Amino acid sequence: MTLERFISEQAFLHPGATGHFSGLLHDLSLAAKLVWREVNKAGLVNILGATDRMNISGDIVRKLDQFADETIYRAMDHGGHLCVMASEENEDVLQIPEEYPAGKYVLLYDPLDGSSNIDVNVTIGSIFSIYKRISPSGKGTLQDCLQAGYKQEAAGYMIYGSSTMFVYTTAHGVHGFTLDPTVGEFLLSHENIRIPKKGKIYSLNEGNAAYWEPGMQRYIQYLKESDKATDRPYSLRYIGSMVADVHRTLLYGGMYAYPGDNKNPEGKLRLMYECNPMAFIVEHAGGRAITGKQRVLDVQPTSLHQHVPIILGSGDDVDICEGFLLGRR
Ligand code: AFP
Repeated sequence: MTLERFISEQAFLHPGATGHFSGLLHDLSLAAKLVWREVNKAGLVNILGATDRMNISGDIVRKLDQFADETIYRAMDHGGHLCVMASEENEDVLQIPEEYPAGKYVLLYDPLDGSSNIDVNVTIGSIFSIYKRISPSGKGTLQDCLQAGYKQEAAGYMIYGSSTMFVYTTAHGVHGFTLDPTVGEFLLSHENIRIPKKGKIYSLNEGNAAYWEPGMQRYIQYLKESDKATDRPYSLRYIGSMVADVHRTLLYGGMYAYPGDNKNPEGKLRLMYECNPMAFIVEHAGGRAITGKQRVLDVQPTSLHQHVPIILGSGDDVDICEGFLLGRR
């Protein structure tokens, strides 16, 4: 089952479908292949290394980030499916060029997540989030982009690792497709992914432990204690590419977090480009995603590049973490 066929067959389940949503997903899968092709030859061509430009969050923009950013924009700008886009690499919304028709969907994307890992050959990925527009017609607006995560129509990621995968949900199960490079097609390899109810892995940058709030410190200490009944101690795995860490958490269970701390109360990760899409995927796989105070998907965004703390993963693990953060344990 190819991704193309899967998308077409899903469309038949929605009798009123106009084909725009399927078209959008088709275009995204093409963008994924174009980025994959470039990521794969990163060591061969002179595309590695940093440019001298900083993005809005203050990270150095790598050349491959720029390539991925432009490639996704250009793959998506002319299909007539979108009215506006926003990317983690750009301060303002990205308008659809005048010569192309405006559609009814909105795309937000992180073109290359984990890009500080590019030079050392570590798994990276792209993340996307799709909404329906709220403005009536014409050009899309900032307000079309600033919708709460629970309103997403679809979300997904491409992971460029030992194999390349396209994982997405339209709120009807989470499905994973692995790229067969010999035929250039994504093939259904992980149908209806369900996150284990409880895992045995915790994943976060423990180097920040001194800055965490006491609840988080006590929770991680709890995970390291020995207790047969609750299968502790847990193992620590942290790649530092959200896509890779969340992908593992989705398949093996456990918890992944980038909490707030007293240096960065809102954490490091971006609500619109990283947290919302991943929270949508994890919830549709049966897990949970919270900020510590509320469900990530319920956060009302106020700006395109805002940060938010996140704890996501297996329901039982997130429940326990939440108990520590709220002082119940
Ligand atoms: P880069 O894209 O700059 O590498 O950032 C990656 C990221 O946004 C996310 O993918 C990681 O989970 C997180 O940052 C890693 O941050 P730390 O280096 O602070 O652990």
